[in-house]
Amino acid sequence: MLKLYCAPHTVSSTVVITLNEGVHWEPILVDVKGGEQTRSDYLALNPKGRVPVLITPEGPLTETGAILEYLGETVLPALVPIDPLQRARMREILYFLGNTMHVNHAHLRRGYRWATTEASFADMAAKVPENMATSAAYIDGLLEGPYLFGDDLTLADPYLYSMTTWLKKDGVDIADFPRLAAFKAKMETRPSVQKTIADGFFG
Ligand SMILES: N[C@@H](CCC(=O)N[C@@H](CS)C(=O)NCC(=O)O)C(=O)O
Repeated sequence: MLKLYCAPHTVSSTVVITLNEGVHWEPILVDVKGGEQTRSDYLALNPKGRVPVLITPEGPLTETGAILEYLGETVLPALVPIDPLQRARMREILYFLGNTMHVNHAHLRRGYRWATTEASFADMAAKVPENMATSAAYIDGLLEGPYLFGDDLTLADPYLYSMTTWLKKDGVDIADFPRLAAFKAKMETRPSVQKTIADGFFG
């Protein structure tokens, strides 16, 4: 059975939703606030010291986007568009969410990854509402609705859903982005998202 090292209020909730779309799996909760991800036994699984880690039959796999694509190729093929360009467009979103939007968000509390002084941390945090609003506007502009690519859920949708749950803390009012707000509401009608919320992954 697939196992996922995960923690509430982190990007790993993306993979939890995706697995809840129809996979038999088991969560292994990581105490991120307590620093469990920095312990040597965890670092043996993921030397980067982050969640999520998926334990596949062949060993651990890290990076949210790579895990989603692995699930798409193995157990959830319905979440991957058949058309090559649509598939590439889905990846275009996956990369954007991982490389840009998540990083924009991380500047709120994780400034120490990029700088050394408190003043720098504060400056980075101050930029978060603007950068997250820019990311939200970009996604709002391309959302077909009800999901990113129309009527069919893809791997990019759970990832985007996680990001929408971060916007409030990031100083962004989702109501300013009506298509994104409608997307979030639609996702919350899905049993996979409802279970993930009920299990405390979004709080
Ligand atoms: N690029 C990675 C980022 C993973 C990541 O940054 N996870 C955060 C939680 S959102 C984490 O584990 N943080 C723990 C720490 O910084 O010590 C992915 O998408 O899987």
